[in-house]
Amino acid sequence: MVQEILDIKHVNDKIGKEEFYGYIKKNEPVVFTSMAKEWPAVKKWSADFLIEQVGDKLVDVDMCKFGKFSEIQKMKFSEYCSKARDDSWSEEYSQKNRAEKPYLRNFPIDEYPQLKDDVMNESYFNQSIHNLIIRGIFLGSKDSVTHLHKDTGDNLVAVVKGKKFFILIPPNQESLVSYDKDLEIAYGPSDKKGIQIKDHPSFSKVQKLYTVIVDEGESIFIPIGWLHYVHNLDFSVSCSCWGKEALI
Ligand SMILES: O=C(O)CCC(=O)C(=O)O
Repeated sequence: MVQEILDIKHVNDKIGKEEFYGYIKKNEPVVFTSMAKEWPAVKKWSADFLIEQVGDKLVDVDMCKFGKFSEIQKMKFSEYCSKARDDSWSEEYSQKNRAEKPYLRNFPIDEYPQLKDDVMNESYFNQSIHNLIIRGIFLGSKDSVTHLHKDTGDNLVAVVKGKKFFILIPPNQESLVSYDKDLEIAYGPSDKKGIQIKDHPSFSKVQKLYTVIVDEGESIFIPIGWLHYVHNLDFSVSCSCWGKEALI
């Protein structure tokens, strides 16, 4: 079997809500290269700025241990953030266990009014269709990973700092995926010695998949039901915005 690894369409023009819904209807992933470039978050959200805003709040950090169930550790936000932005922290963990790459997922931005309006992916959703919008901030150390999964809503992920690598798999390929195998072996594009997608036990049977690096100021639309795997190439900060149709 020949595996097709495809690029994701890039749209460079600024788009509005209506055009965004055109892409949702097509049910195909897209990268919007200029969507977030002017957002205050891209300009302001350095690690130091976030530490100033959030301080010592205790947060749940996923230690991303491969081959085992993930371990959640309580940590001060300030401590996590100052270690995560420093790649040597990843190195320190790497020596103990190659695959321990701490990750703070789903940090609740809505609890911080001074940060809420700095990201704007929410505004692309039409509230009369996607009447439940949920947001979460993801702060990842270099080489941290979110395992293969699918969302229950349409997702617009904006990268505010750093670079993120995505593998996307269309819903019609789902039966060919081996879930959980990516918990045992990391696929890391920055690791030249790392395993290739075609040899990775999670992805090797998939006939058609998409890969892309999403850079600072860019956003990726992940349609509902598409599987995705995410690898942070640097210390990165992103905001996921899930638009769901709430059942009334
Ligand atoms: O950025 C990430 O690590 C995960 C994002 C994601 O998978 C999601 O928003 O569903």
